[in-house]
Amino acid sequence: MTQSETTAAKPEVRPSAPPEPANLKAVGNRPGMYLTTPGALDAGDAHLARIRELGLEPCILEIEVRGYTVIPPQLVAPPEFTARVRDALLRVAEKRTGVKHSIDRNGCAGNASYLSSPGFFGMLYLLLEDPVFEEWIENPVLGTLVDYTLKGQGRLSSFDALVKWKDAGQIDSDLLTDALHSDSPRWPDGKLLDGGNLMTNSAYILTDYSKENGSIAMVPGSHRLGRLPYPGEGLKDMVPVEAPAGSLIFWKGATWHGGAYPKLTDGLRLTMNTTFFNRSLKTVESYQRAVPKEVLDRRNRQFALFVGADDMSGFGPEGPQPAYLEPAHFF
Ligand SMILES: O=C(O)CCC(=O)C(=O)O
Ligand SMILES: [Fe+2]
Repeated sequence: MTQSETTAAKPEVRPSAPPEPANLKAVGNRPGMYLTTPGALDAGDAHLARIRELGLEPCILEIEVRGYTVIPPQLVAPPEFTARVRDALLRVAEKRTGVKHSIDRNGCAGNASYLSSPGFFGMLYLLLEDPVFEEWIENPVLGTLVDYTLKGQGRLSSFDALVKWKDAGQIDSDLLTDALHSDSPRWPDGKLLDGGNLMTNSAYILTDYSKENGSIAMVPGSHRLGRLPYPGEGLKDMVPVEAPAGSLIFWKGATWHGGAYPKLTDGLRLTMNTTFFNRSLKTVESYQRAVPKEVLDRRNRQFALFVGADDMSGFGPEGPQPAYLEPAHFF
């Protein structure tokens, strides 16, 4: 159950607005000076309870101090779930490339239309490709970390997979070591919107990550800068994220990272990425109107909120369409 579920599911137990100070004249009482949203301040305790229940306190600490964390497989999902995601991604890889893929063999971009470079291709827009991807959007650990980092305002922005394998062109590529970046929306001068705090990213890894296996690189502490790196900046401070298959790597929008290590071993590196934006931002992929009602009907409230099913903005001349909202999804 999400934090917002806890508050919205039982409106009758929501605390009312905090009492106003007795002497309003002394402290001033101009409109907008006080936080009056009912329930807004109880979010802290509700978040904390959920974080503790899932054993995520060390992860929150790492997110704050280093800008990223690795959640071990046993906290994320059972091994069978990891296997189902892996199988589904291999099915999509075959569909998108026209080539049968297997974890133990090197890949082939074939007809893949997006992000194809030596030893690498990406697969976009996965949410509706298989019910196991829908299930991922209901994952409590993912939901808790997104709610924490985006203050309960997260919306699924993209749902992609990355397929990487050993290739001489990749090993020789300068581009890989130059690939450190932040995923956050930014201003033209390279400063990140709200210091990068309006988005967050996650990688559910389906194969073991090590430097030799071409893992992702992170620059610990870089999230504090709130800007993009200058060319070459961060390269000497980056570290490989080494973790077993089934782990979840979760990072702040501001954190510098990149696919900086070439894959030196045979077989695939397979990764499923879900990024989340503050709900007021335009998302990278567009799920708000794309998720069919029958999908919403079989999914929970966390899923509905993450795909923006409650968001009526962006309507046409017909006006807001509250029919899109089934109360069952929200309470
Ligand atoms: O996994 C990688 O190698 C880098 C991917 C990346 O930059 C991202 O997922 O935002
Ligand atoms: Fe990235």
